[in-house]
This record gives sequence, C-alpha cells and structure tokens, in this order.
Amino acid sequence: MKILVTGFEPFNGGWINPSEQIVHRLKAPEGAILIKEILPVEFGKTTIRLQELFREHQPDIVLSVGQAGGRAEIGVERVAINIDNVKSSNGGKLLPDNAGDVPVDEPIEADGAAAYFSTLPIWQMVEAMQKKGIPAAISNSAGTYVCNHVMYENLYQAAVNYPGMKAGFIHVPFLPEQIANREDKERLAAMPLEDMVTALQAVLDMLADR
Ligand code: PCA
Repeated sequence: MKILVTGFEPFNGGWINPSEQIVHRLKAPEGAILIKEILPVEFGKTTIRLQELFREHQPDIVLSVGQAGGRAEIGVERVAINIDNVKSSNGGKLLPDNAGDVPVDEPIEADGAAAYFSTLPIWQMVEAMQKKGIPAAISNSAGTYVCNHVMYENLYQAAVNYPGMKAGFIHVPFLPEQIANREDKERLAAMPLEDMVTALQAVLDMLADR
C-alpha cells in the first residue's frame, strides 16, 4: 500500500506551519510505503504538483494536512467545495496566496462536481485520535483557501483519473510558539507538536491496517 501525505509551507506571514513539521515526523505504517511532500501555499502550483505526484507514485491513499489557526481540535474534513475564494465576508479583506493570487469565487475545476466528500473513513479517523487522548472532531468546512483547493483536487483527480485512490484532509491547530507573542492569544487555541504527531500517526496506522 502506498500512502501520500502532504503538508504546507508557511503562509500569511507565518514563519512555520505545523503541518510541515508533522509530515516530516510521520513514519510509514508497517507494510506501507509513505511518500511525503510539502506543498506551496499557491492555488495554481498545488494543482500541478499533485498531478505530478499522482502520476509518479499512483498512491492508494492521499492524506493532506494543513493549518487551521485558532481551532482547538484536530479537524477531519468531511467535504471539499468547487470554489477558490480569498475574500473575507467579514470586511472584505483579501488573503493572497504565497504567489499573490487573489481568486474570488472562482471554480477550481470547470467540469468538476460542486463538492466531493472525503473518501477516507472520517469517523474512524476521529476515533483513532480520540483514543490517544487527543481532541479531534469532524469539520464540515475546509474553507475556500488553499487547503480546500488541495482537498478538492485530490478528490477530483481520484474521481476523474484514479478511481482506486482514496483521499481526505486534516486541519491542525496552531503550535504554542505561533501564538505565544500574539496580543489575541487568550482567544486562540494551540496544541503541542508531539500530540499532533501522535494523532496523525494513529490515523495513518489505522488507515494502513484496514
Ligand atoms: N492552511 C491554509 C492553507 C495552507 C494551510 O496550512 C488553509 O487552511 O487553507
């Protein structure tokens, strides 16, 4: 069995991204081959890079990981939607991707479905992490930024070109050092890297074991 795990580079002025650090620390489950990739936080480039990775490795499972700063628990995403949008509905502020791109309500794939559900066992993933004593929950929105884009591309490619490939997405909280010096830290949650690695390793081991 081949598993591709992806993390992301830092974005939005951050200097680290927990997803990158987690992916570096994950180990191949017994009997499985683990391929790791750190993706740029760029709408256009991720699409190209993912297609290259699928062609080269033909993975059975793709698990992408990204940061959802401020969340208190690890979120297993249920669904990806066919929209790239960087505009906040709370004031209209734009969050450009790392290449400066600012799509507003643009479809990701013109011939794609409006949405794709995760094809990984989301409840079992949540439970595998909770069994380790780590807060985890199902999330019903991956947003409309590069994380949703990557989850959508994984599932679109699976639907169109790689019927056997299962794919899903996990969002992780901030690391403590990302909020330590922020004025709004009282209102932000964080989770130690060790816990996030334990949680994600439990998910990978469970997926490989099925
Ligand atoms: N989080 C962003 C993109 C990269 C990342 O780690 C998101 O939630 O879309």
